Amino acid sequence: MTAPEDTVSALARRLDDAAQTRTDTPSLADEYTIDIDEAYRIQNELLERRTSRGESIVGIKLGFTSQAKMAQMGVSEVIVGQLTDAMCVSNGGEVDLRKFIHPKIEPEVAYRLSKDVDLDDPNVDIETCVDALAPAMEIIDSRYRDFRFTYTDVVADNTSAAGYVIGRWLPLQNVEDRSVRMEVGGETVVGSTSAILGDPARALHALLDIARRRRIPLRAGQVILAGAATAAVRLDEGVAQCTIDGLGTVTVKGVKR
Ligand code: OOG
Ligand code: MG
Repeated sequence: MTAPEDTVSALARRLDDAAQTRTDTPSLADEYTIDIDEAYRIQNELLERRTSRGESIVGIKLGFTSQAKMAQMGVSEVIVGQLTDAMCVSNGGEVDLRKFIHPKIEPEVAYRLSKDVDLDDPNVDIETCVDALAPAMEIIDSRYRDFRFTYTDVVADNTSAAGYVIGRWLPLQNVEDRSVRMEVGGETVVGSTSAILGDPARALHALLDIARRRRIPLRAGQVILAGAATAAVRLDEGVAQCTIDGLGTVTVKGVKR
């Protein structure tokens, strides 16, 4: 069946409850045929539930902008999710892993919007609306059992967004092909920023395209995560650290308390 309006609300509640109780839930696709418009409506209702609890939307993230992520998760469309202040972890800080179901971490490039983006201006140049970039890591925590989901499932689940940490902001520069190294526990993954659509700046253009179609506001001060450069790694207790050539290092420590 397709999802009528009350089903959209019920599925938003189901995903929100899963996150709040740290209990995974089966893929929605096991029971429903949800189209991509409905999936973004579920995502919006999910965010309304968070903002009604006092969280505010502070950024936007892209997903599946790299082959490594598409191959890892089996989804090949670029997707967009929303970041709230409650998801932000300070660089060098600690994150309580008991807030999550089965967290993973991945290396990202973050951009900072310096101007509101006029989605109705056909000539807007989104690259002139950002003024800084930084190395970053995203903590993802799919609310679906075993991280198994379809394209519409993951959009409904706010693209697995759960946490993020941003390194030192630097002036805007070309980061087309910088080496990326992330160490998590004993595991090291290496890659290049070119894995992100050939150049992370292209993620900004992909975002503008989706934001126009989905009417997602892009506002001054917001953070944009361009998408992971490598596959994600399971996050356990201990330090996770990511270094991007020329941009420096960002770290976070997983704790359980
Ligand atoms: C979905 C989120 C994908 C990225 O950077 O590609 C994503 C997931 O893998 O659970 O954030
Ligand atoms: Mg990501």
